[in-house]
Amino acid sequence: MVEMFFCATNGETIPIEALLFLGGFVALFALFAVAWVRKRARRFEDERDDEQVPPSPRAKRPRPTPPPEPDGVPARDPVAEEVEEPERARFELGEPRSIREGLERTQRDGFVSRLGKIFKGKQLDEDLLEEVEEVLFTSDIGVKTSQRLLEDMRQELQRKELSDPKAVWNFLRTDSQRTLEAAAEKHPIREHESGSPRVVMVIGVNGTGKTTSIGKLAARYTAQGQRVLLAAGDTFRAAAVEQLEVWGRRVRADVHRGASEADPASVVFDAVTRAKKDKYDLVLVDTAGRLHTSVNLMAELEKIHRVIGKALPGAPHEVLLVLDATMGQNAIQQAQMFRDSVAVTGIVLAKLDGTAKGGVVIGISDQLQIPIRWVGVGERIQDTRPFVPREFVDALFG
Ligand SMILES: Nc1nc2c(ncn2[C@@H]2O[C@H](COP(=O)(O)OP(=O)(O)O)[C@@H](O)[C@H]2O)c(=O)[nH]1
Ligand SMILES: [Mg+2]
Repeated sequence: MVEMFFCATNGETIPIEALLFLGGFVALFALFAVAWVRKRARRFEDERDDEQVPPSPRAKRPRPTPPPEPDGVPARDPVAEEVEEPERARFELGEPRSIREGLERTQRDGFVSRLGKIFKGKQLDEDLLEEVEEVLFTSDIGVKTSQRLLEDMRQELQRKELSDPKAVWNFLRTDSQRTLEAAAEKHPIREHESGSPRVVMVIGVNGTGKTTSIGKLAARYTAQGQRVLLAAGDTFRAAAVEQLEVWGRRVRADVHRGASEADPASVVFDAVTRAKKDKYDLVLVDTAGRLHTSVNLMAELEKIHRVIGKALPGAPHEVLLVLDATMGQNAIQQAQMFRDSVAVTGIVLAKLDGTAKGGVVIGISDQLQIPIRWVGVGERIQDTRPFVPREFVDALFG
């Protein structure tokens, strides 16, 4: 057996084991070198792709370690897990639940299902009308709006416009749609100057869904490639700022926070100034929902509204009041309190999916004359929909 190998250069012998070891080492080195070159080539291609697609503001920044999950943020965060992938540059948003799905409980247990049962196989007579009246008065539409609906209905009946139960049903449907559209016409969406950020102030009682709605709205806009800044104006609770920061990371929006115990108006002023300077497209301003008294809260919201205008004349372009649909009629009383202090331009109705009280939408539009702009139809990040009266009425009475 050949154990030795003759080395031609100096005539000495080298053990075959040493040669095998050397060969193995060289092969391993070659493998590593190939892997390194391939990785470099891939990275170069990615960078070239990124230059072609407008980069998300956070795309190349290192992600800080997330703080412990505060209230209101699900423990498992599938979207954040997706975002963790190092090669993913853009934020993608799935399809929201449909308005029909969001209204499932209202359709099953709310006033429309009660109305539907009355209309089945009945004649148009005084009994039927009384039953309709009873359902409307005890529904979440509210007494005032129901009264108006019924008056309109009786007038139509006198004019013999309504000849059968189906016509009454259709009347209720078109009258509801008219009510929703009338509110929207009173507050057309205000444009903002191009080249400066759009500022949206978000207000409402604690727990209604302000921060969640801000996160979901931010997700929609960052997914469109907009640069979004979230202003942490709820400095009353430390957890509120953390919750907003978690949302910022999930949806790739930057968050402007002040020093601890900073005055909320000054934090918001700085945020809007920064947004102007750094050319953000949109600023969403989170605010506190509870202070020592509601007088304090309203005074603070007025002050924040004022300083936003100082930082950027003409802003805020929208003031969105977040209401919790599960509160039914109480949401309307809450809205009246806010509306008297700050010029609310639109409503976000959160948690529509969690209630049978969807009829409140009609009452809110009629009594407050403020349009509903967005509805929360689920817990996922994409589950906020723009409110479209026709679509809503079709789903409700469909
Ligand atoms: N099902 C459902 N839950 C929601 C919706 N919007 C908010 N929530 C939940 O409502 C709770 C309070 O929300 P949060 O944003 O913290 O309220 P805030 O105090 O007004 O900022 C959280 O548990 C949210 O997950 C919605 O549209 N649907
Ligand atoms: Mg909040």
